[in-house]
Amino acid sequence: MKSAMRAAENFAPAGTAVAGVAKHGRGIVHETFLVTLDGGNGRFILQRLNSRVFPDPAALMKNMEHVCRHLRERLGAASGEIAREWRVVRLLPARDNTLFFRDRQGAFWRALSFIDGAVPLEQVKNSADAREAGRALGIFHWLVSDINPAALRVALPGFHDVAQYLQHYDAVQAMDTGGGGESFCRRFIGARRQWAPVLENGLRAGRLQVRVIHGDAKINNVMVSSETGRAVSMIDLDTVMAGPVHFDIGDCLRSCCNTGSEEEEDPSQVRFDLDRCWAALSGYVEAAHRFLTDADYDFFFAAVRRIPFELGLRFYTDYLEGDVYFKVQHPGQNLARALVQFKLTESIEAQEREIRKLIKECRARYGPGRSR
Ligand code: GN1
Ligand code: MG
Repeated sequence: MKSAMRAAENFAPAGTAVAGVAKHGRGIVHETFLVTLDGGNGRFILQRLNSRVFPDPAALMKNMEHVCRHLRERLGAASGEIAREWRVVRLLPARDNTLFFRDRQGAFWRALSFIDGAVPLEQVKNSADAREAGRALGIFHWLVSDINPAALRVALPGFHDVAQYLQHYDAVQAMDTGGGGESFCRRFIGARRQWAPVLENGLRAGRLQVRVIHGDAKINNVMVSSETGRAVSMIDLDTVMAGPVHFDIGDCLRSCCNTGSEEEEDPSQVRFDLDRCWAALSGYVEAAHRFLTDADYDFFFAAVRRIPFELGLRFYTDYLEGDVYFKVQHPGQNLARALVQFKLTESIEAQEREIRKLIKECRARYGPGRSR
């Protein structure tokens, strides 16, 4: 905490003292703190970046700056509900006017504005929440849809590259001792590895397009108004990248429609809920229909199935490797997380027909060429 305090002081406006620093949020990659300033001078978010995960913090910050600037310009030129309600985080400069503070241990720290009057959507309680999560992603995609994806740097090489995740899994798989949950995971991955690069195949075949995406579009990166529950922002822009919107759609739906939580210890609580799926998908396409193509809809089901599979594979590999990537509170937590994502994938597979029906309905209502 001492190092966080020292870092916080570097981002506090000149002449303003730091009153307190407290751990904040539920991220499992960076360390996040809420900094309160003395004398009612406000608060801000402070983060120590995980440099093992992000080897090039400068690239990540450049991407974030680029996207935030674009969002502000685009909203500034727009009118209506979104322009009024949508909020964009600001990167706060350190004392030396750079966007980083590097401490004596070499760690990178950065500060972000705190979005007042809003909270992260930690849990979807009903279809209205699910709809907001989908709507938030649709708005975000629409707002960044005119950024050239080539303008972004690769901040996280191999992120969402399932072939690379499988290769890494194969390399550490020798550590798999084979019992209980482990043999389930091994069989689960083995049975789906041929199918897994389904979105990459769509890109290669020219059916899907590379666009600017969020990269980590799970529910708790959606900020909702504390008053109205309406989505007002998407935070955590570290992973903004070039890729198919399907990576984000899958992340949104896997986190929205899971009846258990991502940290659920009892896998029997995990089910993919169809009402929430409809709410999130229709919320998404209502905002995103402006740029979606017919081929995009063709790959929606693959997106919904692929992302929980991919995340389960990442959790399981990290468990085998000794928890070197995702933070854990107890041994076995990454195995439990993997089981949740695989159970969710199973539930998605078992309801394929119903999910495809919902996608068809969305497409009929909002898809290309439909009158609204
Ligand atoms: C990580 O740390 P956090 O919660 O922002 C991860 C995502 C996973 C997510 C699962 C850079 O995000 O890909 O979906 O955990 N981020 C990175 O909770 O690996
Ligand atoms: Mg993240």
